[in-house]
Amino acid sequence: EIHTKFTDLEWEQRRRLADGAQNGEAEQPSQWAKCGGDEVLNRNRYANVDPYRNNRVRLKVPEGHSDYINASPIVLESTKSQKVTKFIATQGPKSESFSHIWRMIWHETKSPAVIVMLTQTHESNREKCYPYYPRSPTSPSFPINASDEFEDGFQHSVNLINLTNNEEARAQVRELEMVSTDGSDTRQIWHLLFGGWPDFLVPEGADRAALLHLVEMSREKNLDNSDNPRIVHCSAGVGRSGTFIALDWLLQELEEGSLDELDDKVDPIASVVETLRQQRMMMVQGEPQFLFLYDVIRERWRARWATLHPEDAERLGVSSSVRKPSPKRPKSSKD
Ligand code: PTR
Ligand code: PTR
Repeated sequence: EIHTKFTDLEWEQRRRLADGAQNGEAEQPSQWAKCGGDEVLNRNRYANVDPYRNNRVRLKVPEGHSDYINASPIVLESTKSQKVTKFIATQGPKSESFSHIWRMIWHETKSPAVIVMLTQTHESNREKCYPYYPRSPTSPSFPINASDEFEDGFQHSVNLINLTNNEEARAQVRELEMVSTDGSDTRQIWHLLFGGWPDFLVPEGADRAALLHLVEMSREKNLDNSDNPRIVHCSAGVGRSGTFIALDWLLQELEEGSLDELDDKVDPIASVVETLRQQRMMMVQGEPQFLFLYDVIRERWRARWATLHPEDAERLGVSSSVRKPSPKRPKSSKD
């Protein structure tokens, strides 16, 4: 009986995956000599987190400069529709090199682009990410690369058009505009900042539901154009970013019905995490984030199953009406 499988599966692989974090081949420091040595190493926020050399974004820079940025293209394909979804997972920019992320966005994305930021700029008094974007209406613009190391005339500016708080996603939503030096080219960029997720942990309580809204929003703002990579970053660009990307894919699988026909040989969560770690090291960090994916997907799966098969709802412990609660219904009248 298929409908019990997802809930009852003994997820064999999960501890192995929760512990091991690395599958592909990471670029070793000795190899950096070839592509910039210290210059490259200084661009990393953490000494132990690199993109794989065969899967990294290369900055478009003039000859003689390193094209290095700590960013990995991520490509996932849905099982049924074989729709390809693209992301770029990257670290929280550093102050000396924050212009690089803008250069990357300009060259690697189409308008409207979407940036999902899953860290605060500071947590526990330490910088997790340099504030590389115009933060408030009192400082709504700044130039990019006015005098950067590349000196190739890439002097765009980034302007804040609008800043709102989205209650459902618990996110600051910035509409930004990036304009080329001569004003001839303008791009729209959505910057979604979700602050309710400390590193190495998982969003709790209301932040958990909010995160699901954030996933949706990031898709919609990207005009559901999966071919346009969404930029996703946290501090190292692996734990929270990996979890976000896995969640996006899993929710899509769920919606497309791919998880309706699970058998006990396939663990979609273990397999997406493995796929992600072949594209960037340490994606989804540690057991809490890994188990978080199971929790969220299991909950969603139950709700979906209960609407498809109301006769099973009770056994699964899900009310089939659970998806459409009356918003005004007072708590006291709950049955
Ligand atoms: N350092 C890695 C290697 O040894 O293969 C990869 C690498 C080499 C990355 C060169 C970038 C390099 O620069 P470019 O691609 O601009 O030649
Ligand atoms: N040196 C840190 C470590 O390995 O623990 C690097 C690191 C930092 C890794 C943050 C992951 C981190 O979380 P996130 O990718 O969610 O920012």
